[in-house]
Amino acid sequence: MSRISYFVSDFHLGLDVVDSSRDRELKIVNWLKSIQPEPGNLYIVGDIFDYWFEYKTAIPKGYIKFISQLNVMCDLGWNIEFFTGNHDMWQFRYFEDELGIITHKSPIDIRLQGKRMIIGHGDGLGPGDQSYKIVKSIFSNRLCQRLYGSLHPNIGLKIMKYISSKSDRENDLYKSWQGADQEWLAQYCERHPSRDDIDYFIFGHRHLVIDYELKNGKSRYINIGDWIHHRSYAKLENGNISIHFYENPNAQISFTNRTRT
Ligand SMILES: [Mn+2]
Repeated sequence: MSRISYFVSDFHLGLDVVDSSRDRELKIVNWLKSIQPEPGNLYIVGDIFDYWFEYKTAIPKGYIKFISQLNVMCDLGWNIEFFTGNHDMWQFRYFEDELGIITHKSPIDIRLQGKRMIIGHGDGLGPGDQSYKIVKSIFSNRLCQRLYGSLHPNIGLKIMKYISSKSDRENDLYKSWQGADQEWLAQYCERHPSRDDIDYFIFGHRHLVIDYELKNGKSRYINIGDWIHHRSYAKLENGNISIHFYENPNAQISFTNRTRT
């Protein structure tokens, strides 16, 4: 029997909105404890931290309950993989060196339980978002990273926390489903050159829970939502994907066009 895989994203730890970052962190830890007994794969698909920067000799303070829970799970045999998002793209080797957690900086194309999957945070994919794509290329530049890294962390982190907290509110991320033609990630999936061979596209970033069946009638784009509003995650078991909400009885899928279950 193959291992269960979990997909979750957009914790935004460090950001106090809706609930406090500390309350959110405790809920995440409780959820992780609840799935812990049966080791599987855990994909944490970006915007884990809001905000994160790894200096040569320092990392941001905080999140220790979350990080120690990951440590416990790694020791129990869990395979945990991180993806960087637009709020924590400056993760380098820290989690890999300390815990053995690989950090992916771009989407991956893998096979799990016989299903071909594309997994990524989702920022900067598909048409549109031109200004963000420029910002991302500057932030990914080694020289820019080195210059920024030479600022004292008290200053550097303060500046980026400010930019980070403003950026999502000013763009489209918190809008409801805009229709498949307007949704960049849905368009990215529809236009993907291997679309018909891919069973599941898994993204975060959108802060909505989406289960969208592509025009070919078989591939699906799943957006796993966030932990600010939904406390949502997806679970892959026996080749089937399902969406769940942790201790959030009022939460529901934001958009689906699926008629069969
Ligand atoms: Mn996000």
